[in-house]
Parts: sequence; C-alpha cells; structure tokens
Amino acid sequence: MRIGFFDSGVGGITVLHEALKILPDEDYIYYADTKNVPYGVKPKEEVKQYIFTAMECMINQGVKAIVIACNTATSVAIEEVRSRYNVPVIGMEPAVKPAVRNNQDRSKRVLVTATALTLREEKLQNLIARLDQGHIVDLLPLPGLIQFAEKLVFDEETVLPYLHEQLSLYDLNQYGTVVLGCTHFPYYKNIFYKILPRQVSVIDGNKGTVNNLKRILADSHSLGGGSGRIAYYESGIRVEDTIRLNNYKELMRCLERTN
Ligand code: DGN
Repeated sequence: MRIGFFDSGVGGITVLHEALKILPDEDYIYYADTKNVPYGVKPKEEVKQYIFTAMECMINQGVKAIVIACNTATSVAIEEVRSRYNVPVIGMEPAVKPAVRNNQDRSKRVLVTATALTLREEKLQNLIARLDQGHIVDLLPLPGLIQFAEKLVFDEETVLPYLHEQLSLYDLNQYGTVVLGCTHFPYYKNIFYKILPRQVSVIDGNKGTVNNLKRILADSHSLGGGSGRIAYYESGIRVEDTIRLNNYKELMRCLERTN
C-alpha cells in the first residue's frame, strides 16, 4: 500500500523529497489542495474542512499511513484527524526543540518562521512554553514565500529582496538558529543563508518527520513494498497533464540544488 503526503500546495514536496531519500522502497500519493491554498491566512474551521476532504480522498485510495506535510494543517487538525481515521497519521512540528539544542550559546535567540495561523495556534505556543527558561524565541510569518513557491518563483533576484526586507526587522547577530516552520520554506534555504550572518543555522523539521514515519512503519512491520512511484492529486483530481507533472519534477530538482 502507498503512503499519502498532504499539503495545501507545493510545500509538502519538500518533505516528500526527504522521504524518497530515506524510504525509497515505498510508493506515494502526493495530494496538493491547490484549489484552496494558502491555508495560513484562512479561518481555522474553514481549513479543517479542506483537510478532512483531502484525508477522505487519500483514505479512499487505500494508504498505509498519511503524512500531513503542512505545519498549518497539523496545528489546526491533527488530533481530530487521528481520532477520525484508522491509519497512522504523522504531522509536522516547527523544529523549535532542535533549534534550542543547536544554540550552544543560550543567550542566542531563535527565530521561528511559519504561517500566521501556525504561529498563533496553541500547539506552537505550548511547545515554546515548555522550553527551559532563558531561551528567547521570536515569531515571523512569511506569507510571501508561500506565494512565490506556489507560482514556482525561486530566483534570487525576486525572492532575496522580499526576505531581506522581512529579516531586516531583526538584529540578526543576536540569533543562533532560524526555524523553517512551514514546508514551503526549505526551497529558499540558500537565500536565507545568503542573508543571515555566518553563525546562524537554518533548520527544518522534514527529516525528523520522515524518521517518525519510518519508525511507525517499522513498528507495524509495513515498511517497503514499493519503488518510489508517486501519483499526484490536486484537490481530489489525479494529475495527468504533462505540464503539471513536469512542474512537480522541477520542484524536486530545485530541492536537489538547495540541499
Ligand atoms: N506548507 C504549509 C505549512 O507548512 O504550514 C502552509 C502553506 C499555506 O497554506 N499557507
């Protein structure tokens, strides 16, 4: 059986790309809710309905696990999704804990970038509240990066000025780690590094999520059985159009260049 990967748009491809490296002997469904992207600026209840529709579609295809490869969707609905469906559901979490571990110098701050919805949800607020005292975490929504990714805009000339303007609100020398808490952002990791001072690391939760998936499949003896095939769906409809399929391949190549 296949593994379902879900995001509002092209962000989850950054997680699927990691899965293809760690779990090459699986087959995948990638579900992008292109009709309703972006989620991060919409009301929570509306976003939940979109998520359930996507889950139904993947479950009807027959999947052995689902990865909600979207921090926003995870924040607003993971518990309800888990209680509704009888397959393992793996979510994302902004890599705040690894970021704090990564900051050798405790006086250095952590900057968490994500959607506005992820940043204001209880899930992230609780995660930050549980950190040892003394760690300073700042929050920055970057909706522009989601728009760029959905339009397949990756060039530095366009993206760097936007990111530069957003980050210029901060004294970057005070930071040790920047967390990419939205799956659309790893496409731009190189551009973050161009702007940030040398001591700042940029991290995301993609590898951790895929390792969780691997562990869960291993525990249920359901690893393997595939060969890295991917079926793409956009808001419930199988993508067969060559141009759209080529766009997904281009996104994978873009990630090869970034990592
Ligand atoms: N990729 C999604 C995330 O990780 O939060 C968000 C994209 C969106 O719908 N705004």
